[in-house]
Amino acid sequence: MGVLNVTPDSFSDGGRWLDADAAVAHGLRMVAEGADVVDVGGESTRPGADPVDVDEELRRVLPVVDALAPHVRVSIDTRKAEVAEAALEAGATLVNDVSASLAPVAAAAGAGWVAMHMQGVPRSMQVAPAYDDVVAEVRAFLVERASSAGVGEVWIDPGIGFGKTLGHNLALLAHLGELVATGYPVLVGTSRKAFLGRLTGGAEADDRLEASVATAAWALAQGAAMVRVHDVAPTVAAARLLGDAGGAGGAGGAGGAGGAG
Ligand code: HH2
Repeated sequence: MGVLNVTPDSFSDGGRWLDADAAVAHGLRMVAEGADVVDVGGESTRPGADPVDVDEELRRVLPVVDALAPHVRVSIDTRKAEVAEAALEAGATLVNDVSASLAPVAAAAGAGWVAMHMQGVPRSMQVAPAYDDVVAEVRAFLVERASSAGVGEVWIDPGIGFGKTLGHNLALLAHLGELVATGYPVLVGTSRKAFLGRLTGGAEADDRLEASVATAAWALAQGAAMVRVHDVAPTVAAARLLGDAGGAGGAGGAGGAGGAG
């Protein structure tokens, strides 16, 4: 899944694809590089981000969804029912839902749905994340949402960096197999995230490529069915290498929509 943020303020690619033509060209480039899905978002959910109003979010995403949908599976990354509905009408077929609350919208449209775990809201989620047992709590939350969704195609995502410390993120990655064991296809997004900067001595977002590819490969090897990434070409190369080596348990697996090749 290639990331396409049509925003001025996303943490790593903010402002680069605000112009619809530039966004569409970048989406098509990711398809040429091997992305199976392009994830279009019009509101940053980075820690501390300000919310965007519906009209502005629609203005950003709809032309891009419309132009890409004939070429690739498009997911809409939003927390708003109105935006998800309009994007599905414009050709998106997957709702990437960091709020894990839009199952009814996906169900009504016969679309797929990604339920992601987040503790709190983006504005304040990194202030003091706390869990007794992060893996068990995230797993229980996702299974409860997924099993009550009434949607045919449900993905679960631990929400790396969403109300989680470095230790929480690493525990979730180390125990990804427990999410895979639920039987729901697992999506994982580590790409360029802040915890990778901390693990690599303070690397800025643009300098987190190796860490992003390594953690994506790790997730696939643990059985994740899809990874959400900014750098599609090197991630596809790593996923193919794993597949050839027989190590990517989930790549090309459950859900029918995912698989990194
Ligand atoms: N991470 C981000 C946004 N959407 N969706 C899913 N399912 N999983 C994720 O881990 C995830 C997500 C945050 O990354 P990004 O889109 O690069 O930044 P921003 O929120 O600043 O636009």
